[in-house]
Amino acid sequence: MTEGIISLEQIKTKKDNSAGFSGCGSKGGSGKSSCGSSKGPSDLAPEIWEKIKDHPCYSEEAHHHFARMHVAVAPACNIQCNYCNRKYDCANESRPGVVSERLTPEEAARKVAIVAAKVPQMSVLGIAGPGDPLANPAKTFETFELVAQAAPDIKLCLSTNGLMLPEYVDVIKRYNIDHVTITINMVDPEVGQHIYPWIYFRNKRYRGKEAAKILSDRQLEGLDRLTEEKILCKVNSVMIPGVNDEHLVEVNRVVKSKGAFLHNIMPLISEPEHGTYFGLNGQRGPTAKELKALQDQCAGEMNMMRHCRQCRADAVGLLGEDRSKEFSQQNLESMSISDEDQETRRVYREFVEVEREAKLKAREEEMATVQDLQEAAPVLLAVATKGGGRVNEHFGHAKEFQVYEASANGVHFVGHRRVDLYCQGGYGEEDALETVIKALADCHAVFVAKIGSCPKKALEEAGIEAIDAYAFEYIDKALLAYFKDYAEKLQSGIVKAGAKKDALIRQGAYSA
Ligand code: CLF
Ligand code: SF4
Repeated sequence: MTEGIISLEQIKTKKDNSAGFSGCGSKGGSGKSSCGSSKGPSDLAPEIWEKIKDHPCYSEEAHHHFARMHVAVAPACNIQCNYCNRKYDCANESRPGVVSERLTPEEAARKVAIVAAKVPQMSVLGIAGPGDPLANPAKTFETFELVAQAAPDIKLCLSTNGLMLPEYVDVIKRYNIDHVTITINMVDPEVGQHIYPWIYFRNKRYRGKEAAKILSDRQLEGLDRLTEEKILCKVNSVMIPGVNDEHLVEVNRVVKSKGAFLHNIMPLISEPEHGTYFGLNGQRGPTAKELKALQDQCAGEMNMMRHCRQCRADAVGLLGEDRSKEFSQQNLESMSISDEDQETRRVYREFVEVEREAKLKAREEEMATVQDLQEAAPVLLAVATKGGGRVNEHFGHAKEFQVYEASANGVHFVGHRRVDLYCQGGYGEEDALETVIKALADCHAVFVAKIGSCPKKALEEAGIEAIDAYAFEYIDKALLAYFKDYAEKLQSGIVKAGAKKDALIRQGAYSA
């Protein structure tokens, strides 16, 4: 069994022996996505599946395999959100931390070409700030044009506050930008006035309810126009307890009725040290249970995204990792691109299709074993993974854990929990262990590739079973096997169901 991560060297070897990949006859991608959209090719129009199957944000399943990168070419913004401080990344699409380097379109295009050459998982370029891309239209669209020339197989993605969106729908279509995110936090100016102190629109500054009404009208008009043009639209909403948390149910209803493909409800980030209005005024973010309850309430027919990492505006890599430092302008100077690189990405995509087939088969086999356990309540289970859809990270090396709900109906992604790194230069860090226990307090068990006896004991004392028996196994298969075992023990009275605590959603950057 492999770890599910393929290296550049392995891909190059496999290219010379392509028989290793020829077993997969699927061209449109036959892995069932359990998405932001939980739908796969059998229940999506083929052209939609083709658009999302390697987009790590639009498909939860794809985020195990594919990477995105952002280029920070858009510094200016035309509105003020109370959760944003201009010294930091756009909080709509990033976790706090200044953008390390702002780029010209030419620098950005060169960076994308090099990252795409060095990271075979790379499939999407997004422009998401650090301001608003459509408040910087010349730089944004020039970058997209140069990237389309340099790496035509890379998908183009744009994230905006929506104020200028109606003006640019035709341009977005012309540039083949298939995926657009609009951050919509309200559809009622009464609510909006508490989120947006001002907007700057057509050479005039507006405040209060008037500002919120213009912004909301423009966002919804932009959404209408995008869906008319069949451009896949995701709506991001920041959940701000006591401000728009209850109202987001209405936002969900409206954006769903207007044809948004995906709704991503994210927790407010409001650490005081970020210097935002909300942070300085003690506005808290939601707990894990509050966030999940709202996402569940909005789910219905709508595809919900739950795997968002609130990335930096210059993020590079799989969603749970950040390789932006590796590709600094200084490091890029000594990097070059070979003719083979596009071929390398193609071979990697074939490898993913084979993995998807195998993963799907393993899940179906395991699902058959839990069908009779409908009475058993779902359980939350955490996983340490470094990609590929497998349990393949050591406990001490995990910077985040992925949390899933397992039941007789399958395994569904719930969210990720950032933690401090436990293993610090060969030693276990007790303080870090505390953060892990708080982050996983709602979970029955944590699945890891390996774990030492000390952290294992501490976790178990906190009521979280640490399991390394499924090292390198597919996540779905491993969690279903656990659920089956657990539900049977419950039925026979060997274990008793106990209420779990709420978990803390950790904000801000990793500490290591
Ligand atoms: Fe970037 Fe956004 Fe495109 Fe993804 S991110 S522009 S849709 S390529 Fe993704 Fe990052 Fe969440 Fe955004 S995880 S913050 S949803
Ligand atoms: Fe900040 Fe983005 Fe809001 Fe502009 S749209 S204020 S950059 S969060």
